[in-house]
Amino acid sequence: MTMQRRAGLFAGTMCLTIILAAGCAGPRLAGNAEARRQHALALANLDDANAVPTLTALLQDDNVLVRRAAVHSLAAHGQPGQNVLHQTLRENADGQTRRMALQILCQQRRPDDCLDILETALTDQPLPVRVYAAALLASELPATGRRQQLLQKASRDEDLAVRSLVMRATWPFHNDTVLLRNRPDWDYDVVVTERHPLPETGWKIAIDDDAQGHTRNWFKPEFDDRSWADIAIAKAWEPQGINHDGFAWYRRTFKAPAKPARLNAAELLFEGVDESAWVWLNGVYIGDHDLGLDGWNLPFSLDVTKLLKWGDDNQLTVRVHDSTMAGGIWKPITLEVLE
Ligand SMILES: [Ca+2]
Repeated sequence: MTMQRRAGLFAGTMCLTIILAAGCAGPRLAGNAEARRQHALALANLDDANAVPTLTALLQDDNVLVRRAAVHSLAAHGQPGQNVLHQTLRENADGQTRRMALQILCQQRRPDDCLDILETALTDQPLPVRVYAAALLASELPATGRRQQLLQKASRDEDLAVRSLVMRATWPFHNDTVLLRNRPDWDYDVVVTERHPLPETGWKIAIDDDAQGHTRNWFKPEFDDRSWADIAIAKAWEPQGINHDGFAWYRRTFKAPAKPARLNAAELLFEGVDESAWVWLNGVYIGDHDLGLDGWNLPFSLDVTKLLKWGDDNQLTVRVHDSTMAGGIWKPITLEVLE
């Protein structure tokens, strides 16, 4: 470090000490915040006993960019800086500052140590911290048993944002089948030649409060759903005695018609599921309809050409999520034969 820079930093430290001693009272100009931010950044390189206390004081700054700079600079100050960051993660009044402390603490650690920090972060912490911890768990860390445990913990978080983040990242089912009418190589009109409505009664339903039904094999044809409640489709679940917002699963086995002499595709048309749906036929995931609140009244089709057993029993499972008001498979489902 040059003498000139040292002198500049010293002057900055003095100015800041005066500002802090004055209690940071009164409104500040944006320029002042920028000066404090620059000062916090410069303290990363200053080997001085006052650097950590000054940065610790800057963690209470009312400007988020100043607090962020202080967090980053503390990380450069070895164990004393780390100790302050751990304390910040536990105690800082501002959720964003805690989140930044978590971010930088995890960046500097081996994955196992980071998991220790994340476990703390997922418990009794403000929402920004839990969201960041869940995102980090879901995306960047090696897939170990411990990580899976923590993901399970996050999947039961009281806040939907945390649960959804983990669920999207860990959702193990995918289907890329393109509907006939959307296939770029299909240059013909698509005509529905047969319609076979599925039975509206005789369905089974179970509430999935922890959103773990798929890990309990609720989509498998051989799953025993006899203990589930009876329900009908083509009407919401509330009028049928289920006052529920959240996940619930429908199951039914239906008999498919004989195979048509000619067909190019077969699809299940869902005329309305309030509000999101994930669907399996004969234990195979065939796709979803997940547009959030906007999806409740929009029909959608899923291809079953290769999976449907013509003239035989077929097991259909629909996982439904409803976030507000009425919910469920509130309109009919129809098997359509396309030519
Ligand atoms: Ca709804």
